[in-house]
Amino acid sequence: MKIISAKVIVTCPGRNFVTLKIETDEGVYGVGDATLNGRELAVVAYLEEHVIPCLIGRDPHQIEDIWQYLYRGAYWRRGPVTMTSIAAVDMCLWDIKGKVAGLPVYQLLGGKCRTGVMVYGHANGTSIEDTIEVAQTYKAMGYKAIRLQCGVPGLASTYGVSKDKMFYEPADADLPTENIWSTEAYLRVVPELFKAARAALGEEVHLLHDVHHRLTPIEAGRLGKDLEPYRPFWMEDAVVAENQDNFKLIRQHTTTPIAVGEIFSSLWDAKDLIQNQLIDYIRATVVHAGGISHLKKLAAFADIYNVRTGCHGATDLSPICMAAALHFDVSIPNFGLQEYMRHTEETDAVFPHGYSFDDGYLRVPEAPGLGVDIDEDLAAKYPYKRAYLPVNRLQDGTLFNW
Ligand code: CS2
Ligand code: MG
Repeated sequence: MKIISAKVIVTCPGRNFVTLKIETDEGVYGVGDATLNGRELAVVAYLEEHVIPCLIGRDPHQIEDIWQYLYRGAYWRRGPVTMTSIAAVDMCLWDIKGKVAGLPVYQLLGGKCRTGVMVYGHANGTSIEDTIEVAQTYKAMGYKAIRLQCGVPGLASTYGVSKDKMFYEPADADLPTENIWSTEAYLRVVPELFKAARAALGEEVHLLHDVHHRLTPIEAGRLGKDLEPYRPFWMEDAVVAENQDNFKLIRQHTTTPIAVGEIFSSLWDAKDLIQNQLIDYIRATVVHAGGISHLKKLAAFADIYNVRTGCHGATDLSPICMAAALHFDVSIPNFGLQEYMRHTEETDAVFPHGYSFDDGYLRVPEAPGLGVDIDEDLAAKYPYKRAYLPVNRLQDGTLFNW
């Protein structure tokens, strides 16, 4: 079998998605998500100019060799653009291999370790009361895990609080929106949110929170300690993670479980955090961390240190990534939790898929391959529309972390 062509499809059914489609001489094709929110066209150029020419003529069954060729052969290793591009190729090749074998990809990864993939939904609101009301809705829908994000009094906007109750799209403008932030005001609200949420939702439901890179290590230690009485499932992205030593200080002050890694693009970003057990959940995901092949290696390394997975699953990762993530999630021993921000009906129509939600779990597609596709004719109706993620400033104007 030979790869005879590949193309990159950019579509914008409410938000931009980038898809790689690899076609073979036997009529079997594979699809891969290549979406990097706010930097989509950088990945398009990397794939079209620097990856696709090297794929033509290769045997698509040689997934690992092609992965190594694109990783080592790039010379300029790692980084979000490179690893998202490699991830897209990897997803395509697993899709092709499954279709040829007549098996869902999870069967090629060792079969199921669990019947379903526990997911968490996003409850958000401008006030604590609003957030809890939405959380009650998610609990009634059967979710066993719910992320809580609420507005901060005095701030016009807060990460994770959307205008639309069900769908949160942070890439909201043709040039970056400027948000204003106050850590002090934020640190006063979150413990109150969790106290009220536990009182309203009970002890069983898993409650999570995403700090979104905004605290110093000692502030994160304080927040983690303040949240301990309400037993959060995890506190995510508490601090920026370039300096992995940051997490030692957090660990000294709190037993609140720590999750990090949605912006990581390889195992190397997480190695020290995992081997020093500074985190409890690794959030790296299929589309940004080199695909199923690399994420399997990362999960196996994490398993040695009792670190579980918690893959990123925001709406800016396409249903192709979600399907690939479910095959990964269901097949590893140290699965923790899968993020599931539902896509809109428009997006699901462009990307028909075989996964389904019931009783707090996503069920992995059973069709051969990844169990997801792209409707190219429908995709063509939604042209690319440049959109940036916001930037964040402190109240004195200092440029801060968004
Ligand atoms: C967030 C994301 O889902 C999450 O945990 O951190 O929504 C993140 O803000 C977006 O993926 C950025 O594009
Ligand atoms: Mg996050």
